[in-house]
Amino acid sequence: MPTNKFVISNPKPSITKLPEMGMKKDDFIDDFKQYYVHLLGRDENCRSPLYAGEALSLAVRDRLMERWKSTHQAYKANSCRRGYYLSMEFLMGRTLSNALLNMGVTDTVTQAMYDLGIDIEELIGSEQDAGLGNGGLGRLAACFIDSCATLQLPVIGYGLRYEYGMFTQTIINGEQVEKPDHWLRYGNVWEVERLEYSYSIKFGGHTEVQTDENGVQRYCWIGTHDVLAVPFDTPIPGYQNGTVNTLRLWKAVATEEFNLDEFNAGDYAEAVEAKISAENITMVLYPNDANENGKALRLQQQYFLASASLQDVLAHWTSRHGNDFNHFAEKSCFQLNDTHPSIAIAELMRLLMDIHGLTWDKAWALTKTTMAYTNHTLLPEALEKWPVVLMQRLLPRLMEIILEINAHFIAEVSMHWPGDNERLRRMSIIKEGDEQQVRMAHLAIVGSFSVNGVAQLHSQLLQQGLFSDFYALWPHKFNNKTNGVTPRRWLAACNPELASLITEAIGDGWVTDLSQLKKLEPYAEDTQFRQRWHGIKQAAKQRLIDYKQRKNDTDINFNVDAILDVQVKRIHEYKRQLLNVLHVIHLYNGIKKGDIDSRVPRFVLIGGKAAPGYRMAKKIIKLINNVAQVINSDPDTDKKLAMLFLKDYRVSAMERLCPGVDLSEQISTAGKEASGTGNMKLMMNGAITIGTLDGANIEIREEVGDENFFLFGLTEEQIGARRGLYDPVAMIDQDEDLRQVMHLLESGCFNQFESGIFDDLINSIKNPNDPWMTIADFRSFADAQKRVEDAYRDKDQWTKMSILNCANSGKFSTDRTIGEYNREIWKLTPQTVSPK
Ligand code: 26Q
Repeated sequence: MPTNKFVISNPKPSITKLPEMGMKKDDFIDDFKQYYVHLLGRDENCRSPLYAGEALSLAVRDRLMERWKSTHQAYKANSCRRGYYLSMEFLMGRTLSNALLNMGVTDTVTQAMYDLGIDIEELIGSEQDAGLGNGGLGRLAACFIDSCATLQLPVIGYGLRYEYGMFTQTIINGEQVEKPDHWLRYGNVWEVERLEYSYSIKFGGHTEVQTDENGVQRYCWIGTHDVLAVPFDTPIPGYQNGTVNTLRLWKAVATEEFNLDEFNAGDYAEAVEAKISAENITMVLYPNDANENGKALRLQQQYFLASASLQDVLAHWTSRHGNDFNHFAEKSCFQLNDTHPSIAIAELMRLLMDIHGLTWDKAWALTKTTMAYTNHTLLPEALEKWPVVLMQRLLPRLMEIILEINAHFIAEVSMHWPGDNERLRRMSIIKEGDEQQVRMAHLAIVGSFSVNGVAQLHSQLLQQGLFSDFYALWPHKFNNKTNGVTPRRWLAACNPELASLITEAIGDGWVTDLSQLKKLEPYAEDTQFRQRWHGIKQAAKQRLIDYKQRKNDTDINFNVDAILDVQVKRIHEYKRQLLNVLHVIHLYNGIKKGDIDSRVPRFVLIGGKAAPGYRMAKKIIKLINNVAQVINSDPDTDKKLAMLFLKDYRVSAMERLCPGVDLSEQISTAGKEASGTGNMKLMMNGAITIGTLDGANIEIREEVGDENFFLFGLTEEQIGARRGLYDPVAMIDQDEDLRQVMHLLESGCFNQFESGIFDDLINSIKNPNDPWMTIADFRSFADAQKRVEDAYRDKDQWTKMSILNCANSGKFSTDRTIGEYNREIWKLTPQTVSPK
């Protein structure tokens, strides 16, 4: 009998039979101690919450394992249609508290730890964020898989296990300094490595046509450098329903520990180098949330994800059906999270034809009925393009297939619009020019049956603008799926005080049916309820500032009666943190002029990371810090105005922040923010939005009503009409307030010893070609902020608005979003899992 390290000869089925695990407090205490003492080797002298946190997480994870297996087996036994969510990013944040909530053991486990003299918050707080994403798109993927599990949909998330996640942001002298995020340094108890499901991924080499024994020609991709993809699985529990889905993240590992030829030739260093370059593929997350064009390593990451995930799906298929793919499309659906994994379209063609022997037509029919694509951006400069030359070098077989797909596509377009060469040029997957490029969005549209935007306005603009040619050709492909956020993490877990007040009033059905929050509406008229609501918001604000002071992040003497005004998101010109700063300077100027009685105290928080290579964004951070410094150290602002840059904004920071926020800043240039999801989290927690008619803001306002939303700014249409006629300098001239703000900025008031450092920022907003039209919206923004203050002064009125915002946030649950994806795109049948 040959030995195989992945096969045991004669195992008894009973090797996996275990007694059921207890769910009582003492069961958790016993298991906790076992792990803490026996596995981790700690004793009562160990003061680090890390090990206690790890021991507890292991005890909790144990209780997920049976259900994970049952879920897996149920899907298999039912041969159900499956969904695959392919994403380069899963911004998961922390796992422990979410697992406790979804398993329904938060109180039991809290009490268990209490009995051991441990404050569970310290353990929860000691967990590293899994920062495997940049921002909205990555967090959306994480919320989506939570909702899929809660809706009991058979969906697997496929992504990459980056060794280094999103960098840690530190601030030195007001500037962003990036530190590597080695999030796995202390281990990750939530993942399970499954070496036995590894696949080989090809790079480089060349292609040849070979004739097989049946005289059939096949393309061979040979002379490649192969890298092994090793899966690490994380359990994704649904909300108290027995379902545990899987997030499968791939790690790149060198195929052979060392290349023996080179090793024997004495070239030890070169052999090691090959290993390192293979393992570089999943070393680090690219920290830009817009396209950084043309980086070979990024393309390797994308292909690595696509190929490993598709091989995994096809291995599962052929294990049951051999090379019979007749029913493959009935049983599978792939959702591509932006164009990042869209090379999967060409890879599926390759695997079906070159490996499994299908014809072009059969393979293409399967591909374009199983792939669906979600777009997340309207900025044309952010659309991914890869140089043809680079693709030919790294992925020669895929480049051939893409050219073939394009040839077929061009033929179809020519039939539809004979002689319209201009349109052909616009629509081609290959962009001609000095350097030919592959337009990944075009590949994604051509190769999928569904193309969706992430908010109504965004989807509409895709159809009318960016993708209008494709819309004219295939209107049936286009649809909208307005984003959401999971109410488990973003209300139930992060704001337990508010959650229990809500549950006390309307029952707990809202946790899985957020539209039930509507039942809160009448409570907005109930004085006692309002008082309790207000009390909870105020206490949350106080906790937040206590936390900041404990962390030594600020010595600001914070007044809980001030408006807590928050803008947290990636730093981008289109998101217009600058507009926010202009307003803060305007308030400061008012205080200096003695205009105080008419204003309401305000504490402005701005947080977010800048892409390390995005100069302007980094300058914006510096400006925020400098302005904060001047304002906060001026005694005249005491108890009236303060500003703070929140360093290292991330998922767990938002969880801390959410409950206390009064005012949510959603102030992007209309038509630029595809959706936004921070806007939804804050609304759900009772913050009121000041915002433009952009992305999901429009739908938020529709839900909550104009009287509970502070609207300002030009519309997308007005922005469009203004281009070419925009004269910011004249606007500054005509507005006394703005003139004074610009004067303070330009006089060096905020860069006294750093002459000229903000010139490029100042020039950018004064430029008639400023695409973000910051100056154009200043007046309207400042007026809206005045309305905010007037509303805030009436505490009762404000609290009503806060309740109504929460009450009308039901639409923004990812349960609704995923329900729509499923009804209109995936068509999966929910699977009940019977706990064994
Ligand atoms: C591309 C190529 C090379 C390197 C990086 C990238 C890259 C990485 C991340 C490009 C874009 C992203 C992320 C984009 C993103 O987060 N978009 C946001 O998606 C949210 C969810 O749909 C929306 O709510 C936001 O409006 C949108 O900005």
